[in-house]
Amino acid sequence: MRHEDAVEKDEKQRQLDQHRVDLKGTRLTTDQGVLIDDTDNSLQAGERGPTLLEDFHFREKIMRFDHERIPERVVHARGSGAYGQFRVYESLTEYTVADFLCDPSLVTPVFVRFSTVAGSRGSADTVRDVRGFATKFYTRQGNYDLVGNNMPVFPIQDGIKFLDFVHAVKPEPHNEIPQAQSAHDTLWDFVQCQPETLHFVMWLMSDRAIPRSFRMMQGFGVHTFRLVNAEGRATFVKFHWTPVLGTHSLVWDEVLRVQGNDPDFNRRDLWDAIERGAFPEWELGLQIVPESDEHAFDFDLLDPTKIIPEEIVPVRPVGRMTLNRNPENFFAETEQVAFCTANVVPGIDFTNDPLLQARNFSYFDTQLIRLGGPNFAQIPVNQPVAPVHNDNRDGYHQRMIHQSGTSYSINSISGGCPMSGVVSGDFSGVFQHYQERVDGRKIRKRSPSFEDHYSQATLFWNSMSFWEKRHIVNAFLFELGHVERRNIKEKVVGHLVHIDHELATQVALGLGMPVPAGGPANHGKASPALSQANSARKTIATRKIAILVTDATDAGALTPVKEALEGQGAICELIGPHEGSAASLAVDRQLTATNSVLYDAVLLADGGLLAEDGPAVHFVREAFKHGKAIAALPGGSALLQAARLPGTQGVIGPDASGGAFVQAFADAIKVHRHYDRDVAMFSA
Ligand code: HDE
Repeated sequence: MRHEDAVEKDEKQRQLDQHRVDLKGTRLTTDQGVLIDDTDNSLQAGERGPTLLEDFHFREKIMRFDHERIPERVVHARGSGAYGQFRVYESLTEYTVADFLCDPSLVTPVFVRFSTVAGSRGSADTVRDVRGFATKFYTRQGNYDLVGNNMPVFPIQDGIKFLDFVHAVKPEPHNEIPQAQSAHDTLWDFVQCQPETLHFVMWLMSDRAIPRSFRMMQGFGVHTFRLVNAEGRATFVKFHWTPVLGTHSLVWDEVLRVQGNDPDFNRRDLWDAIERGAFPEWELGLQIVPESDEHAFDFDLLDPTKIIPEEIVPVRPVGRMTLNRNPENFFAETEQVAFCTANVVPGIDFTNDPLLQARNFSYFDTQLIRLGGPNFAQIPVNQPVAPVHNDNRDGYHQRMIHQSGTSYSINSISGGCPMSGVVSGDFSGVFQHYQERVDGRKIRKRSPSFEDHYSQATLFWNSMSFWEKRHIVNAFLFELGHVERRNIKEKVVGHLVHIDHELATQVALGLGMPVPAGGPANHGKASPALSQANSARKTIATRKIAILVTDATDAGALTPVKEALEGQGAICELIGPHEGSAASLAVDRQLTATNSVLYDAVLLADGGLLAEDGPAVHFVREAFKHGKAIAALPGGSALLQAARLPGTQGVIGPDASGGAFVQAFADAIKVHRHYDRDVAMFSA
């Protein structure tokens, strides 16, 4: 039984059920429903003769194959989705009329798609990139799409620059190299020409760009939006998703190896967690700013390259989202899902952020080419659970059979239907645009309040722990190390001087450039909420532990430890010298068919045999290099010694036993990664 069968179906599931096609026990037909006797041999004039044009089954099959592809998304092509549910903790009627935010008894179905941005559909999951975090709420008042990212800022301030940015980060036009990488000349040329990118670039060079799991990523709406209440009063709002498992990343060296070992690392992780019933969860949080405070900050709320530091406006947790169901068909659901920032419901409205305004046009437009016509909202995954009644008609792939003899408004023939949503002057449940006062000349000019490109980049740098700073410097060195033009690197370092002199110095030294002359003084402000060093949660739930075993493993010593770890929600996989069983234990993977980078921690239980085994020693040393918790039962002590680890942080030897051993190991895993191990080991 799949896990979702255990829970009561929500409205969206019941709607999707009507579109399910179950082939069990069926017989083969054409698309026209004609039964077919043979789909393996085309119709020929004689056994060795030419194929006949009248073979309609052959022609239909080939035609359908030729047309299987639709254009991949121009950005965010690589993605993975899941269904789930959202529930608000307490009513937010003070701020909004959106009923999914006002009624704590209401369970709102959702579909979420996570993605990378630059790579094509078949690219690896674990590249250095922003991750998309797009949520479609199927509310009773219509679909609301919160199309966010795992970073709270964007590289550009005005949507008219999006084409330029995307062309710069995508593979270069002459040779289509590199795939899904920002480490090349055109991206860094764009950065040096466009200093508004710099705050975003700091995030991109940080560990946020290489998440351990979609389940361990924050999400941000990025723009400032508006909530509007029943009195028509608006409040500015920023949306945050906070993962219940904490925000965690891979380490760069690990990323490079994961790509070869499992290009579907993040996709598989999400899928497996849901299949296992370990449903990923996020809290929705709001930063709420009264309209009267619009100009109270030293940045512009409409500027999407800025955050509101949480220390200035706290994030208020308002609800929880649980992803509990995998799609049944990747193409039908995850590929065809169509998000649009303009999909809002009563009580949620836009601001004049020029990036948001551009997006409201773009997403709508992109679906026309991607999904082949204007009826994409009728595709099951996109269909609202709220009823749809209007005079929109026809177009490619129309599936509705409208009964009315009219398709215009105002009419008298159909009794005026569909009529206005306002009944007897009652506007409840009706979308009303917020009546913002607008007054201005038509100009192509950026507001001076958008001019500061460095202060928040500095804030981000100042907020990082020592190991996060080290990772950022190394990321700059990797990226700029792949840039061929020296002048581009020099210009980038020139910008870094304005962020922080120490950062610029370290990057310059690594690139063999003179240490730059002192720039402006660092303002010294920090926002601790930005550091992932502060995000570890006290759990080992869903952490993957590799247990190295052999035929000499003491199963009696291992089993209670394994059961205790699984009891805390960890996932243990036994890795042995061969498939089948070892020491009466079932081996999940053969050692050479897996790699330490696919696990969060390692338990050595091999009985001494692996101490002579090169791949096993490499497995342990590599896990150490990547900061992972390592523990050895008495049988694993020889392997632990053979690994000659250059440090002891997060390494649990066989001296402890029983509950103390399990607890020490679990505590080491909860830390996520022991970044304070020998600095030299992290130099790549
Ligand atoms: Fe997007 N973006 N975007 N974007 N974006 C698309 O829409 C675009 C921006 C984001 O899983 C496209 O359906 C413009 C910010 C996500 O299906 C396209 C601008 C943020 C996804 C598009 C932006 C995002 C997209 C491509 C600047 C974070 C994946 C396919 C004005 C807040 C959604 C599609 C999914 C996808 C345009 C800026 C996030 C071309 C023009 C800012 C998560 O319409």
